[in-house]
Amino acid sequence: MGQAVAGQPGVGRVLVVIPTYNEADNVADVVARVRRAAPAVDVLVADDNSPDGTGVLADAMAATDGQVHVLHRPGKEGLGAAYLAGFGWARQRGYDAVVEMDADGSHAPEDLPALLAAARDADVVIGSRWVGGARVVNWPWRRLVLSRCGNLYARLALGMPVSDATGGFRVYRLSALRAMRLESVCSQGYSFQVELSRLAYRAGVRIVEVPITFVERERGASKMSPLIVAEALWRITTWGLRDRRPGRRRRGHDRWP
Ligand SMILES: Nc1nc2c(ncn2[C@@H]2O[C@H](COP(=O)(O)OP(=O)(O)O)[C@@H](O)[C@H]2O)c(=O)[nH]1
Ligand SMILES: [Mg+2]
Repeated sequence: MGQAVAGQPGVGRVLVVIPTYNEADNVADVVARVRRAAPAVDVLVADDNSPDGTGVLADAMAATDGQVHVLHRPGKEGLGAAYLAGFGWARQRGYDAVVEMDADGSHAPEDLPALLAAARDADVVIGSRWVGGARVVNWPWRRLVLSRCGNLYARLALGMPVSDATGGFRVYRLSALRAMRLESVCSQGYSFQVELSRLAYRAGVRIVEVPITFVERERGASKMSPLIVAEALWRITTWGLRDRRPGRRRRGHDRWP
């Protein structure tokens, strides 16, 4: 072949998937910061037909930068569905790793090089708010309590040695996603992150947590809702009970194209 392998040293071709719903005030800034912080990686904005025109803004960036792409989805289907579609897009195009990152600036693109460096020796890298060296800036106390309690519950119910199972700033090697058998994924909302943590843990892939600085969004509104919290609680409880019954076969439908 004699061709240099493009992309991130030790990781390969990387696609940062940024799910968006009404992030017109944030999307240009976050994409530009990713491109500056990690010039070798490509970006895919996975937009759920945001009424505020986020998808149009993303198209404008894609028109002038060949490393920026947009996946237009027909309507709001939740974070999990947007990520599965983005991961499928990456798989079809031969990427070696995908990154999950929020559009609202909470996940600092400047932390991305540290996550990618850790991915050289790992299959899954979790940018963690709850390990030594991490910082959480400007988060309301309600969100802090929710995150700490949610993570404690997830860790106890699922028996996983993961400090931030709900966090959404991560690197996954495509080989790990294949081993995790994403066809069983059923989460709609943010329980997607816990579900993937669990699948990674159960698949026995190498998981590493790296401290990040998480900053509350300054623009736009959070899409967090009581329904999303309820889904996470319900699903973690169900998985916890299921994991205690050995030998039960997993069933699911194929949502990973
Ligand atoms: N495509 C898509 N993105 C979503 C959806 N819900 C949330 N997001 C995106 O997921 C990321 C995290 O959402 P956010 O509202 O910031 O949640 P919070 O940080 O927990 O308050 C942001 O980039 C949102 O735009 C959805 O239904 N579809
Ligand atoms: Mg946010």
